[in-house]
Formats: sequence, C-alpha cells, structure tokens
Amino acid sequence: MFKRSFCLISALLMVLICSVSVPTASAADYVTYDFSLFVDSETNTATLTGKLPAGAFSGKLVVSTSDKLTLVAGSTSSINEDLGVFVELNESYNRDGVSGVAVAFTNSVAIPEDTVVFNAKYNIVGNANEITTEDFDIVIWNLSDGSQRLATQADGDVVKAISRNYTITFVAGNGGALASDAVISVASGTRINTILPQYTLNDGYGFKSYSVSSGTVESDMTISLEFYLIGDVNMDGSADNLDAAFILRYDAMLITLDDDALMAADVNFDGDVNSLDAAAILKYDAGINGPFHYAEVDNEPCS
Ligand SMILES: [Ca+2]
Ligand SMILES: [Ca+2]
Repeated sequence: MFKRSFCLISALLMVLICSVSVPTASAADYVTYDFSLFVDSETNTATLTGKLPAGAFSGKLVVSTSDKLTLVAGSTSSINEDLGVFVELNESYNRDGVSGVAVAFTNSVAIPEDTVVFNAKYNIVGNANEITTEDFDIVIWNLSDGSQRLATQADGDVVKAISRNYTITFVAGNGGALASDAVISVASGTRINTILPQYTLNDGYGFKSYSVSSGTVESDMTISLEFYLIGDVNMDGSADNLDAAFILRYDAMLITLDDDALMAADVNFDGDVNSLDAAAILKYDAGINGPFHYAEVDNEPCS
C-alpha cells in the first residue's frame, strides 16, 4: 500500500516538473550580478558596488546587509542617468520581512555590460577585518531582456567579492627616526617594498634592516626599522677599543664575526673589515675623529 502511494506521488511529481515551462534563456548563459565590497579599515567604511552582465534591459534588486554594515543615508546611486535608464532607488525598502536598499531599472535597449547598477557606502560597526561576504547579500534580484527573464536569485548565487585596505604601522628602533608617516593605509596586494618609509639616522648610526621588506600586504602589519651603532662590533652600546680589538683578531683570523658584527665593523664602508677599521675606531675612541657617517656598501663586508 505504502509502495503504491509512493509511486503515485512520484508520478504526479514528474508530471508537475515536466509541465513547468523552462525559460529559453538559461541562467548559465548569463553572469549574475557581480557585487564587490571594498572595506577601508582606515575610515571604517565599506563601499558596495554591483555591476550588470551583458544583455540586461531591466531588473530589480534588494541589497541587504548584516548589523555590521550601516548604510550612509543618501549614499546610494545607480545607473548613470546619462544612459537614459529609468531608475528607482529606495534606501528604506521593507516588505515581507526583507529590508534594505531596493533598485529597479528599465531601459528600451540592453544596458552596457559592467554598468554599475548599485553603489552605496556603509559605516562599519566593529572591526573592519571581521567583515566577510556573509555580511552583504542581494536578497531579491532578477534580470530581464525586456521580453523574457534572464536570471533570478532562484538560478544561482550572486557573485560576491571583498577587497580591503590594511593599516601598516612603522616603528623606528634606537638610532634613527621615521621621516614619513608612521601609519599608512594601503590596498590588499600592495607590494611591501614599494611602501617602505623614509628615515633619518642619528649621528654615528647606520641602517640595518626592516623586519619585513618583501611580499605583499595581506593583513594589518607592523614593520620595524632597525639601526646600528657604527663601530660597535660587540654590541655593548659604544664603539671603543674593545671593538677595535675584535676587528684586529678577526683580521688575524683568530675569530669569526657574524653578519651584524661585520656590518658594524666596516666603519669606513669599503666592504672589508681590517686594521683600517680598527685604527678608525681607536681614533674615534680617543676623540680624534667625530662619529662615523653611514654609507651603504654594495658588497657584503667580509675579508
Ligand atoms: Ca662596543
Ligand atoms: Ca672597512
């Protein structure tokens, strides 16, 4: 009995499914609305932009957001009026449990592909880095070429993407100072070597390294600048006869020095570490010479 009922229901379902008219235009033939959110952590705002696929004459959409995104009143815009498209915008759409910004547009011919159909600014509540594609959606949408449906939300997902700005903080160590902004905001994907800051050196100091100098920006970052006291081979905070002794022993191949020590030891910046550097440090220690002046060398300081 149960089996017979089941078969009957299945047969009815098949009749129902087959009798539903299939649109001649498949949704797969059309790119759905392409929505991207630019998150700016510097201003804690986000801008949502939606573009049209090819072939659309008219359509409707309702954009809804989570509590993390609050619409900036009056910020919404749609298709440029110069195109002659009739557009209705409603920033306070609220019907059947759906609320957000509604846009309806109609044209007599196809609107050019990639025309911006939706643009709006939102204030971010909380941490900008916690905003994801889950925080915005196009809850009602459809497209038409004027005579038939092209696609609706029943046909598939809206394409959603996020791009961001990240905050980069630069910190100068002992011996130098920043000569450009300590905090900057850059777009995700920016190459780090293009954003490194300007700096000035204190007397007698040289530049050693950035804590990060390659790759791309993919998150908020702190980049430290490290400086060193020229001539301070043993890194005890002064350049004196002890450092000269290290250099002489190194020059006599009695000891080895690591890269940082070799950099500090080459006080005349000729690319070698030898008795000339030791003599210069002894003169400085005796008050005969002033502080060393930093110069970059192309070759690694080594003997
Ligand atoms: Ca020293
Ligand atoms: Ca040298």
